[in-house]
Amino acid sequence: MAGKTNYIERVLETVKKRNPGETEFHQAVSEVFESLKFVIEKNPEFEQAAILERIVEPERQIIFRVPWQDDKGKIHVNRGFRIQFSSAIGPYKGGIRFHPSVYIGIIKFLGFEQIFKNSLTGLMMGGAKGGSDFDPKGKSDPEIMRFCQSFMNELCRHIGADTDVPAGDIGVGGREIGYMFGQWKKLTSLFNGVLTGKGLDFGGSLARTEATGYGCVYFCEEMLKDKKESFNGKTVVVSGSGNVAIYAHEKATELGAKVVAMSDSNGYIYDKHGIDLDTVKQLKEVERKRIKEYVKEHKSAKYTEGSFDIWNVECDVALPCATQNELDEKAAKTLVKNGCIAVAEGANMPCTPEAVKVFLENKIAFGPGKAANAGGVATSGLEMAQDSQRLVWSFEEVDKKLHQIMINIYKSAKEAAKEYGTPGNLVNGANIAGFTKVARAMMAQGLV
Ligand code: NDP
Ligand code: 2IT
Repeated sequence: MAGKTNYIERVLETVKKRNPGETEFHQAVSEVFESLKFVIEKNPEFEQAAILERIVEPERQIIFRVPWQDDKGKIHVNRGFRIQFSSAIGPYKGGIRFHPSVYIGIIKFLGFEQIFKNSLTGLMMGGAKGGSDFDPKGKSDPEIMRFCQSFMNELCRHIGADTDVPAGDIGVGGREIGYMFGQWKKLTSLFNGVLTGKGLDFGGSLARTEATGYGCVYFCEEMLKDKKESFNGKTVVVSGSGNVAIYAHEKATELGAKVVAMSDSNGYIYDKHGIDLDTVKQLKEVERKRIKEYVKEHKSAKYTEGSFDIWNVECDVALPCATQNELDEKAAKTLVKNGCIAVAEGANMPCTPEAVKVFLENKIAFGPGKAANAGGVATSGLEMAQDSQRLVWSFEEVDKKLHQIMINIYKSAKEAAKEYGTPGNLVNGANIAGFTKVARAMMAQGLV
């Protein structure tokens, strides 16, 4: 046992040394490795085949210059990334993030998580992530278009419907995917499923927009069922007010819950009568304004500056749907004290490791991001299937498949946790179930 633990520690040390300063990547690797001690112990062949050393090193990392011109004619240069982490179980697949905080450590953490998340969906997708330190806030549509075109000018050399299929993430939604797809087509003459999250008129899938938020709630519903509970009558806090947050709110509300708080990076809104989703959609999806504007229209709502204080709001269920490390140990303790019974991560790695520990110790049902938010990429997989078939499935058909995938993910994580001796720990379960499939595929394909 000690020897096996040493193997994990040794590889983790190498990761830290070889990737200095990439703190989010270190955090993601150490969280996954923490769960893998159970697997390495049972499967010594993984150490012999150096599976851990291989899986932490991306197959390919592309960093490129993205020059673009603003409306006044001034030239700007941003940095673009595409990290192709693993193609063991399918073409590289994962989103693109545009946010000023983006650097290689963020893209690597996201790409690493994506390997296991995509594996959990049961579909044929490898792991990748991309992005840029470009800040879309306050930019005009033509500026966004020129940036997306410049980004694609380089990205197009590295992607393809059967090699690497990007999609959206923070700061990249339908508008950006549309501009990138247009440029892809212009450059390659190919009309195919090279990007997912496309518009419904040109190869997009119904229910992809809703998928991550809906999927997160479907996953949480399964956790609640195991506690003989449901969303009906529950008070819910959803952080963020972007794509994932909006559709998590929509599905939770449909299942009878009341969402009382939402946020953006400046602050949060609270209304004990519930947050009106139509107003949030209008503000965020159409007008691209700040969440504080909400209280102008809804006098019973209160706006508080400082987004991370949202966790002080009392709730039964918490759905962190904004960004990494947005919920820390102190926030986790507050949630527990306030009687919260379930937390499902709509965002990637929103809870710090200390916060996760608090939830697990207090027997709060906890759904880790790579399981709970896998509905987005799963539905991207369904979009790829439709594009390949040149067919369009109905909303109900896609939603039904998504729902079943989320139930399956919950079952795999739960069963793996039990099989490896940590029943009820879905963090371990998801990491183990996601990893073992990829590791087996790597073993079968030889040293490549
Ligand atoms: P959006 O850009 O649509 O929304 C992001 C939301 O999070 C906004 O409300 C934004 O506020 C807030 N936010 C972003 N960065 C920060 C920050 N540093 N501090 C505080 N708040 C912040 O992105 P998505 O909804 O698509 O993504 C949200 C999360 O879900 C991310 O972690 C993403 O990786 C994850 N995810 C997304 C999937 C998808 O299909 N889109 C799939 C699976 C996971 P503001 O507008 O002020 O920046
Ligand atoms: O983090 C994620 O899973 C996403 N941003 C979605 C990726 C995708 O390819 O749909």
